[in-house]
Amino acid sequence: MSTEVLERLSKTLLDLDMDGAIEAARLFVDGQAGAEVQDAVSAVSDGLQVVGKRFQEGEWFLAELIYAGEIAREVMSLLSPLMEAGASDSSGTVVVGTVAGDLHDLGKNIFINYARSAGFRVIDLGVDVPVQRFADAVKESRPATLGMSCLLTATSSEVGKVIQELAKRGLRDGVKVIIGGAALTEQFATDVAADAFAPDAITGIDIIRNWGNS
Ligand code: B1M
Repeated sequence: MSTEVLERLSKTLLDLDMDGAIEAARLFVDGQAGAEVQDAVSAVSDGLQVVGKRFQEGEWFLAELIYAGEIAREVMSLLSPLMEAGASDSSGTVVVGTVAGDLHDLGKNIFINYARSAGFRVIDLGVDVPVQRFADAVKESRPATLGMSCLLTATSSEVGKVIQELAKRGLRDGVKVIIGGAALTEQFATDVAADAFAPDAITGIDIIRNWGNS
């Protein structure tokens, strides 16, 4: 059953079949999928990679990109409670947002769900978050970690601006900065003096968990 359900999740996403995708996701909620929720998240992420490729190559247009995003959002909202099971408040606070000009939030939300399930208290600033809002949140909440997500090359400069603003306000030394998203790389993290780049949400959680232990 497990491989079949995972294939169904990717296929229904790529067929733009909202009802089919929701039906497949419900199997996880009902405990009938025979696969881990992490595998379901990966199946949706892999499907979205193909969506992005189709869009990039002109095979699909904005309407399809938007609808595939809506299907993924519905599926993720069904899977979220499963990722959050076991959350507690013991690991510290993480402030997270998608940078200004960028509305992509699926990857950010996956990171948040896993962070909560790992016991972190998460303050979600949402999408299109201006530099000052990030800095204000760090000042107000004094989190151990600030996370930024960025999927657009055009908005990647916002990441460095936030880090500079933290330094300007004397907040940089008190917070670790982790960044992720398709527009960013390890090298980019080094260039803007972030503490870490995470290629995926699970790696990101491992990194911030290790920071908590150091
Ligand atoms: Co857009 N989009 N999009 N899009 N979109 C991309 C990013 C793109 C690569 C598609 C393409 O052309 N191949 C391209 C960007 C090109 C570039 O800049 N290099 C693009 C474009 C161009 C655009 C628009 C400009 C299109 C237009 O209007 N002409 C527009 C921009 C709007 C805006 O933001 N201002 C746009 C709009 C949209 C939708 C709204 C329709 C929709 C988003 C829906 C939503 O998020 N609610 C959408 C989608 C769905 C995509 C693709 C297909 C999928 C993105 C996604 O959700 N992936 C995407 C193609 C791609 O990425 N290959 C694309 C799944 C998600 C789980 O992955 O977010 O990478 P990701 O997260 C991963 C890791 O990166 C990591 O963990 C996650 C998995 O474990 N991670 C973190 C992410 N953040 C992290 C933070 C961390 C740690 C890890 O710590 C804090």
